[in-house]
Amino acid sequence: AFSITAATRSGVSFNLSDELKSIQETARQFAREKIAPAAAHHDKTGEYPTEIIKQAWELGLVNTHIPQEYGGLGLGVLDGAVITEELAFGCTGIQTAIEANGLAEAPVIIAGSHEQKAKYLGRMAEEPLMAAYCVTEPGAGSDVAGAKTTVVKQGDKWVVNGQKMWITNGGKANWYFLLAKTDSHASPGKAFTGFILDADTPGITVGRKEQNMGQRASDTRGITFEDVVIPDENRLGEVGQGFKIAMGAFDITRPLVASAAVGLATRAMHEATNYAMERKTMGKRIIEHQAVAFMLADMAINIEASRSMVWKAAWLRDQGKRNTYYASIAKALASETANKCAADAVQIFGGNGFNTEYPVEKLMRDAKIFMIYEGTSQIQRLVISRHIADLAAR
Ligand code: CS8
Ligand code: FAD
Repeated sequence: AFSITAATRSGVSFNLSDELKSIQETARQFAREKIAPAAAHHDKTGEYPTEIIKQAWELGLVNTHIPQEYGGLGLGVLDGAVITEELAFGCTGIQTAIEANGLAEAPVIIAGSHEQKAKYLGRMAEEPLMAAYCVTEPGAGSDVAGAKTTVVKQGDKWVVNGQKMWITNGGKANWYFLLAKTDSHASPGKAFTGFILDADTPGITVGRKEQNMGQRASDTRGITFEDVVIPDENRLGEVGQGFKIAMGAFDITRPLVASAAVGLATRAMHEATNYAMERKTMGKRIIEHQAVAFMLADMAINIEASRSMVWKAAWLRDQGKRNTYYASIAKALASETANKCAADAVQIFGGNGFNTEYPVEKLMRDAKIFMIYEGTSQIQRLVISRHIADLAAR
């Protein structure tokens, strides 16, 4: 008989090395001393945090999973999750700009040749450059298989035409990972091919910076490709493997996005707790009203559960195990936790929570995107429920 418990059970062991604890401390200090104080400015102006990213890069907090042979630290997904959570505590707009590099690099790490890795990952380790992951289109976000950008082989080159949308670091990237259709009749798993594309290639037009509700430090743009020529040496993996490469990247990055949501939720709890310890009503500090204290307790419950799930999804990947199901659970749980914690933090601040002089309204605006990008909460549930159905059918 089908047993969901037996089918999904797996042992987990987290052992943060002394080296990781030291990087975590560096990230924590950087987030609190450099990112958090600048967050309101970048939120208000939308100015890209170039200088902060450069400093983070110098400390080794950017591109953490580039293998050592290409000049990086070669850290794992769990290591990345620990660092990302700390950076996100400071500002998830700035952290997203940093993490979008990791998303663009993931397909290269998964499927790139030695030459491609040496050229494109090596460059990121040598200089504080940005990169971007171009998959979503104006007409296709959740439905990646519905993407219409096409690439056609002409001799030993490829020619791309189409449009991408909502590309993080779109206006700042030195190179892009691009997913384009090579066979419009094939099933999704065979219809697409992945490429690395230099951002200065003729025929690329980058759109205006989008004005978003939150994470306003991050640079999000549409990009148009008109007869853009890509040499065959920039093709990632085999022709037709692009969809799986693009999906495979999410197995690495969904736990990281989820860890950023945990960082935001933790910040919300931190701010709300400090406020509740100070603010007095009816003769007591509001933390002494059980209605307020229990909101903080619920934050702690959801944050601890989310972090455990993020670490499990990350750890499984580091063990070389397929983690798609757990990555989706972590992403859905942590992003919804971030939204609940941020909304309750605003509640605990009362009228002040609604005001831009206090930090929590920004957290609430920043939190929403976690339920949308890297796959909406509905898409995570689609992945999770398909997995359950597959198990049941066995
Ligand atoms: O389309 C899929 C999906 O995941 N949609 C959501 C899209 C999404 O998450 N977009 C995010 C864009 S990036 C972003 O938002 C960045 S945010 C800013 C930066 C933040 C900092 C990091 C879907 C709906 C889940 C699936 O689509 P379907 O069309 O139903 O395809 P399937 O039948 O499931 O799969 C087709 C083939 O692909 C194989 N597959 C699926 N998943 C994987 C993984 N690894 C490897 N291969 C995979 N995870 C699947 O097995 C199928 O193979 P076949 O051989 O054809 O059977
Ligand atoms: P749609 O797919 O149109 O979905 C609309 C609604 O319908 C959602 O609620 C969705 O959950 C629901 N829905 C859709 N299909 C189903 C279904 N089958 N079952 C149930 N519900 C469904 N993309 C990149 O490629 N690279 C990036 O760097 C990047 N960065 C981003 C940054 C920001 C700030 C934003 C806003 C987006 C970014 N994206 C990026 C795109 C992001 O991944 C998509 O917006 C997201 O996947 C949703 O796609 P969509 O916007 O087309 O919504």
